[in-house]
Amino acid sequence: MNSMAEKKILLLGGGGHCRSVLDCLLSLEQYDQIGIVDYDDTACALGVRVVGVDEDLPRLLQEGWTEAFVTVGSVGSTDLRRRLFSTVLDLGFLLPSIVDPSAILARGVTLSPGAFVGKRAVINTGCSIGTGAIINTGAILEHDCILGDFVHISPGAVLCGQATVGNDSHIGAASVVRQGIRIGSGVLIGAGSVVVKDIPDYAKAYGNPCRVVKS
Ligand code: JB3
Repeated sequence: MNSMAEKKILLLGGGGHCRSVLDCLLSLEQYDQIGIVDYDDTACALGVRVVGVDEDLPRLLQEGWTEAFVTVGSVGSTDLRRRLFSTVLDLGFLLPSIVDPSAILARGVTLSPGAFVGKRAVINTGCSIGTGAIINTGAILEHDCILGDFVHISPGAVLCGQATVGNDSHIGAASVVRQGIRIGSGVLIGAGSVVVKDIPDYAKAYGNPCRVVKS
């Protein structure tokens, strides 16, 4: 195949989250070539190789790697994801959203660039997912949830209908967020929490019922 016509995507960060995204991409079979960008040239697996480091991105773009996806994850801080996202956007890469074939997306869901939806996640109608967000394995977003940029909904978390989550917030694994709850920006909700009251910006909170432990 003519290399100019090949569909090629770079994954930035070759750790655990990358392997989750990679497995999904391999199932989708939409790309002719997938490359990893990481400073650790032993990073990643599943037969995909490291093709360079961040400083090589301009050259890789010239070589026809026109799409990029940030595959460093986030638990707590989204700074690195945000920085890498800005880098590839400024350089002119295309940023897709990626949805595992086993996920269920209802009609009327809006996904922003760089968002990832993992295995068996369910996103019901009317939800809006921000730039660079991660909806991880088995998470459930009921109807009309609004998620900001770089939010991470961890595996098995459930957001009942009309919940909102601000930019850069992290909802821990297997947490439950009651219908209509508003979670601010930069919030960390600990795993297994049951959120029944609104949570202010930059709070750390956990438990059942979920309480703010640090503002
Ligand atoms: O919660 C779940 C299910 N998964 C977490 C995921 C969302 O986030 C997971 O448990 C981790 O907490 C985290 O996964 P991640 O980001 O894949 O972490 P780790 O396995 O440590 O891999 C990070 C990779 O990013 C390593 O290979 C680093 O070398 C690479 N890296 C670090 N800094 C970088 C940079 N890569 C590039 N290109 N540029 C950097 O500046």
